[in-house]
Amino acid sequence: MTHSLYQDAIDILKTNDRGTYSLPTQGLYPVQFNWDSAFAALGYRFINPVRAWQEVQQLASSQWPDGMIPHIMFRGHHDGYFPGPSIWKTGQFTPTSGITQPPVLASVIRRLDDTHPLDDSIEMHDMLRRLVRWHEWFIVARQEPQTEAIAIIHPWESGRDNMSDWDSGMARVEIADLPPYTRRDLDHVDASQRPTKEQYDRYLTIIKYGRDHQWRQDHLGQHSPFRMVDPGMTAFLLRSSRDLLALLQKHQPDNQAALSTVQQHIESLDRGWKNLWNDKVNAYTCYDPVEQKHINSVSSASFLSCFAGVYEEGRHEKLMGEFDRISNKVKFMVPSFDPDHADFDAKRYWRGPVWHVINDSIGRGFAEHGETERAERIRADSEALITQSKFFEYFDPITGEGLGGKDFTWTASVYLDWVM
Ligand code: 9WN
Repeated sequence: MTHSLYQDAIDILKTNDRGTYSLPTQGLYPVQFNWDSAFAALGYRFINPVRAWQEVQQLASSQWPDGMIPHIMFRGHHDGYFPGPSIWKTGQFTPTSGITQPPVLASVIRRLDDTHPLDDSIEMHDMLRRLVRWHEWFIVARQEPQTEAIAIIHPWESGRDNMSDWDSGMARVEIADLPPYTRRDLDHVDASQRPTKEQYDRYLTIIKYGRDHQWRQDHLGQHSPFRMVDPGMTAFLLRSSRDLLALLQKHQPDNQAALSTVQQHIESLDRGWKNLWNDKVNAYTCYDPVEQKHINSVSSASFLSCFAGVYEEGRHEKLMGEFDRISNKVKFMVPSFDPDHADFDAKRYWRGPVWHVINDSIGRGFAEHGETERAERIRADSEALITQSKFFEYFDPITGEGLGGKDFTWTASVYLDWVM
């Protein structure tokens, strides 16, 4: 641990603090994001545990009447973010986007509860009720029946926006007649590190479809012009469900209804995760529900099986073989996409760069399952990236160059909470 990096991380969390919620970074993302906010709370524990709880409570308070906790909350001065509330038009009291993001919240709450439990049991009760409703929402609005795994209806839901795995699904989205628009992300980051114009046209077309269908989430789950089954979403929901079950057992051991609901979620998601196994590439991969076939490529999400709490003998060893093949190709693990694949791009967002939030989850999962050396490789590489390039949004896995936004909240949080 280097004292100045510790101090830098604390300073970043303070700079991106807006009182009761955090920004991922100033300029590029002037809004509260769902999974960024959950990770931010882990970092705020190092400054002020009360502030950490405020962060997650503010996030959970944005829950829609149908149970969804949205991907973006537009609070404060959010004018610099595109697309803003006038494009989403979700009609919520606090303006939000109309989709969700990876459900890491229950896992974060469990960790907060372990180290700094809430004094107020009514507040904890309210939090658990919201978490059960959100998880149930995923099962109703996003579980794909053939696989029992979780689908996304917009690449932004996955949190891994421009993955090559979404390309075939995105190609099916017929670009609508959109009014002219100005992207604000390119005011801050070089275009070569961001999604393309054509991808943005499709992102906005999918939003238009949701808007035209009044954001009726069960309809969107079945008919959105973009649908893909995502190992990332499935693994995060499965892990969060296990953590939620533990929280319920601790705080509400008599709440049979909630306990059995969450137990059922775990059982079906466990089957869902296993159904994503793809023999062609020896990994858990995306599945295309329209074409009814797996996508044959390995991404960082493939390695979330241990984090999701699934160990399948035989498959695990093959998956570790893939991990080792990739580790021999890059200097810094874990690239978001397979470096041997023709679509790999070391600098373009989720098509190659390393992201600390994914490293954190893969690394923790590996450590829990006795994959000590591989876990340490990920942790040490995550530290080396920050030592070399500081707290960027993502990093080139070959050169270690920092990319995207700088002074990034979740990179600082993950550093304090896991890397250092
Ligand atoms: C769109 C905030 C978010 C992250 C996502 C990341 C990126 C948004 C954007 O930034 O996505 O959701 O505008 O590019 O892909 O994971 O939550 O940090």
